[in-house]
Amino acid sequence: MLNDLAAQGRQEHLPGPVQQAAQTEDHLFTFTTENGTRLLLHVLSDKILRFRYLTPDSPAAPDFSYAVPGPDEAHPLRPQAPTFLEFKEKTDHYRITTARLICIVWKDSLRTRVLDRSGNLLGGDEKGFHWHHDYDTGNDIVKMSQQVPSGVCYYGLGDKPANMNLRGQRFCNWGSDTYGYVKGSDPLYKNIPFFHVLQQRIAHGIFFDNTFKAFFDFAAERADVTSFWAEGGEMNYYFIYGPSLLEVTQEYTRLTCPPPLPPLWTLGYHQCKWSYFPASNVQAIASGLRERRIPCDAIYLDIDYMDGYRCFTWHPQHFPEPKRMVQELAADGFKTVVIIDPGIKIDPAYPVYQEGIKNDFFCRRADGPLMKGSVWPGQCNFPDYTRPEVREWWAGLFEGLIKDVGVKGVWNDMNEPAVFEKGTFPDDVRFGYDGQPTSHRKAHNIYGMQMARATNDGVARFSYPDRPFTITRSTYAGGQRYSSGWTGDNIASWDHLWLANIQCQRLSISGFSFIGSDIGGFIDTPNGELYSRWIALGAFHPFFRTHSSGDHGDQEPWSFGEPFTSLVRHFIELRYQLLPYVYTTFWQYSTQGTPMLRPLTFLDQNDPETYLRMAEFSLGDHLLVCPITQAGADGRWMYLPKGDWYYYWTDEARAGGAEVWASADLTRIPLFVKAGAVVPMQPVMQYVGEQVVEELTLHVYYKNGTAQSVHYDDGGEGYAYQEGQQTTRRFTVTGDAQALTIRQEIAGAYQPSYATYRVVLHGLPTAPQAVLADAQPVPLGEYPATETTVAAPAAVVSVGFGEVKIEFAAPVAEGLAKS
Ligand code: MIG
Repeated sequence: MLNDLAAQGRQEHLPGPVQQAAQTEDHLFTFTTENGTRLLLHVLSDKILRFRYLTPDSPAAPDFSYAVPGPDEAHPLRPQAPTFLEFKEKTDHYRITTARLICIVWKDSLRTRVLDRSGNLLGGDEKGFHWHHDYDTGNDIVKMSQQVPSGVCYYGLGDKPANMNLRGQRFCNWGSDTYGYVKGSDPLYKNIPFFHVLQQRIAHGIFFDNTFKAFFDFAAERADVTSFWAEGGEMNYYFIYGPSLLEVTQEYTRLTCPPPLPPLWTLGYHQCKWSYFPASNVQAIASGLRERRIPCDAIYLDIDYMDGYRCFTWHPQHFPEPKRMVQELAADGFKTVVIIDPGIKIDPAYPVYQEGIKNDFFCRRADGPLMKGSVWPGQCNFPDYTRPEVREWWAGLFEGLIKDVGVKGVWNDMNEPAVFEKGTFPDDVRFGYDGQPTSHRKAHNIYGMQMARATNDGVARFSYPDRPFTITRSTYAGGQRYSSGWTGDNIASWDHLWLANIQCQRLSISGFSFIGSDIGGFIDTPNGELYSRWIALGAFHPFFRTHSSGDHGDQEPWSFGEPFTSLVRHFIELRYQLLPYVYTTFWQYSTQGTPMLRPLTFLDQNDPETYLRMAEFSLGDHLLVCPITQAGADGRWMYLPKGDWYYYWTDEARAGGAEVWASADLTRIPLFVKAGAVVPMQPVMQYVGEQVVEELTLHVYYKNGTAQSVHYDDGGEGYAYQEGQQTTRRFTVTGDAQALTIRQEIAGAYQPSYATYRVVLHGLPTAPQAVLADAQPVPLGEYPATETTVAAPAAVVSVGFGEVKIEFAAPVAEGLAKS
């Protein structure tokens, strides 16, 4: 008998039949079942439905999210209320219709189904919402299971080091310090419970906004069921309609809010090591870069700059005059970034510790003692970043580093949180959770995000009028608003170069675009070939940094001798030339939620050829990249999406919708430019702002037809861009057999330093005869060949041009022009 009762306590609960349904607020519908389960269905926009389920005996918890800014918080891209909304009761179901979606709620079970307005089934519940009570924690384990029609692909989910399509695999979100992870390791550092579903060429996304340990089973346990569940909290998910994958990411990113623009220098090259010390070594690395003419904007100080690993201190012998060092570095164009970990050393003589204790800012165990754990400084206490007053205190601690010493960015590590004893905090540790006190079970997955938030607030406050820069290892959905990130402790191997490519794409489509890997690998030492291939890939990642552990040898751009030093310089130079394009791509991310890196499937989801390929990706609108991930290769086969493309190095035209051979010795990375593109480039410089840009180069790629491009500029620093000091230049390229025209529309008040554009013409079907800028003839010149690229015709025009027209020598036959 007793056993039967215990078993009853563990039983699985289902909502049962709906008893009552009503529109309870403007865009909110409440369904209550016979056993008291409630579904709050919130129509956020025509494309976004939120499903929030409350179990019968769960008190209506306050509706709070760290991922989605609340009504009182700033959120420039908040979803727009539905333009159409209809609620109808039918015999066996309720039906909610928006301008884009139809949602059905079955009366017999509270199960739901979503269709588009043409009646295509997008998603449907299998068992739907159900739950178990967990005796050990007192929480309900909340579960959702959905049907899997054949052919469905899944993408997204943050930093998972797995094949791009997640189908057939199960994952967990529980941020973990995973030194030396490999393909298939799970979980890693970041917790982004958001994935895409591509079904019959139509995409939607699911964002399960629950911070407890969560699981995602993509048709792994049962081939026809995908389920996700969490060890507490609410079943609370958003259904996000595309119909394109790109739009799904955009909608999700806007919902959770993209970051503001970073300072331009952060998109340059960064040099990092665990650790560069003492100060003379930092200086030597910096001069090593400048002497060899290897561009670099930032240099990092890892944990050894501190005094006994005490945050916000300097090692008295190794860094006796930090301010002077940072100033000298700054005079040479280097921005100094320092690491700050969450562990605060238990040391009664240490002011940060004293303040934390005095104000009771550190996390406590359930029974009252302070949470004590070992990290680099020895025994530590840990700030509770989920309390606003603690975040405020933490932000204030950066005054010394940022304002007094002149540090320009902060690197948050170990914030899963990681401790040496058992990996992370015990589950009983208490957190304020912004007014809803809870345990580590609920706060774990947002600890890193809230630390980065407090850090970034501090950096922003004391950097003003400059923009802040923060980088974090752990984060949660929405953490992109506060920080950039890197993929953690990878290994110097070809497999990890492959993984870095997948992980950065995956994070980008998961709303977190400002991402890069430890180039060359953190653990072990690459050889020159692996390092230069990795640098070539990193040059196309939003965050571009070499980092490695000191136990494994040197990893500076020149550490592998020639020809590698020159190869590495060449790719870093290419990145600096591309900065106007990279910055524009960031602006698209920041203002529209557009992922900076886009996997092949995102470029053409109507082409099933793209579904299982994962190496090819685009950076921004026009550049298609595919890294070489093998030793001894002289190129690779890769898939070009439909359309016309040019090989960047040779200007050879290639038709997409096919596999092509991209010849790529060590001086090249497979890189194609879309026909019709206008790619803005600037001169090579050793760091952002080293030279005033007097002329910008517009690389224009011929297209038989019309294409659009944009170039955004605001000078790359400060906040004036938010008051209109920014300029967008939209280019429309139109080509036919007789001519190529480039029209420009300029909006915005920012006056750039450059007065002219050098327009470089690639892929013209025949020799140009004349160039007219706003109907005035302009001399035709040549853009010279380099060691890796070919010469092309060029003309210099004013940046204010309305139309540039290139007339071809002799009319070419139609057929040729189309090729
Ligand atoms: O326990 O600060 O991922 O980038 O160099 C290792 C030392 C702590 C882990 C980070 C790594 C960093 C290292 N940190």
